[in-house]
Amino acid sequence: MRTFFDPRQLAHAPLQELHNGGFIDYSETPRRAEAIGRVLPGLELPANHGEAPILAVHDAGYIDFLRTGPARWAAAGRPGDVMGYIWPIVGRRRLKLDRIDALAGQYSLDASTPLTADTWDAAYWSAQSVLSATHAVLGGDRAAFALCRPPGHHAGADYLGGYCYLNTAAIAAQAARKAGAKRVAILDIDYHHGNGTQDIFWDRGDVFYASLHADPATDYPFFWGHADEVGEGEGTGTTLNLPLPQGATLEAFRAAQATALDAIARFGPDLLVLSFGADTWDGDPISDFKLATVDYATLARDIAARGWPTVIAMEGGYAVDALGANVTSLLSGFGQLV
Ligand code: OKP
Ligand code: ZN
Repeated sequence: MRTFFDPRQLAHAPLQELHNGGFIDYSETPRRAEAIGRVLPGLELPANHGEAPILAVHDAGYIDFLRTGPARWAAAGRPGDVMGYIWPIVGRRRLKLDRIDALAGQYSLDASTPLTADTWDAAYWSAQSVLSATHAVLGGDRAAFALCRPPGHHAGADYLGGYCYLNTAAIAAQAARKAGAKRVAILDIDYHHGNGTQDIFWDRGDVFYASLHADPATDYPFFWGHADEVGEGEGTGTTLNLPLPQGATLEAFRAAQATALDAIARFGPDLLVLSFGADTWDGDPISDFKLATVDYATLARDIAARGWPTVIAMEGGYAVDALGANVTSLLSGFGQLV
């Protein structure tokens, strides 16, 4: 299986995040990508597909904020990384604001996703990695893996959040649509609900979003991922949320995944994007499911058995020392490790 990663993805390295009323070391560290890279000896540099496939998903003003926000923050005399601390309440009229403090609130979902001077470049190359994997699959490969880091599934068309800046799974799905795939499905098996991906395709009938995740009653992102969120308009019925209680083991997770795969089969995609998080692993420091390393091979075999050409985009997973084995296990389930 071809695997893609660019070392420029490592430069993004916020020091701290707001957590439970204090600051802690940032969980989404470059060491995550290094750990995965070590078990993928065939890692390839992505081609540069440019900004157009990013702008096909994301708002131009938001992209400008990602690119210029850190310099504007510094120019306003703010030390440290850009972090929103005031938010327009949902439903208020859209204001055209220029102050960086206002923009940071407008363009962010939470206060635990700092924007640094290196973030844009890292997120840009994370997107290029998933685009290269997408083109490998569109070109006939059965599956390809993008070592996306920073991850993507919490980022919406015009907001960052949950360690995510550019929604790599959405960028892949949209690029596949543009290249001729009529219907694309996204299966998100990260521990957390992919609110950004859901939001981007909420009213679209051509992209199916199915997610298995910890119940938002107990876990981030809290406001999204409930079972009654099914999409709207032309997208009614092409969003499927399967929340699971904390403590879930392979049995419950695999059954829920089968439900998602059956729904995706009824939808009939030309291509699947798999948002893969290894934060469902038993020892993950910020999550509460109980999957074992070998379980990822089982889950991957169940997915591969459906036969859809599959782009795999890395999402979360914060037990750095276990990441290499967990990713290796997942890819082995597709039957053709590097
Ligand atoms: C990203 B991905 C405050 C709690 C916020 C954010 C979790 C983001 C997970 N520190 N935690 O889905 O793995
Ligand atoms: Zn996660």
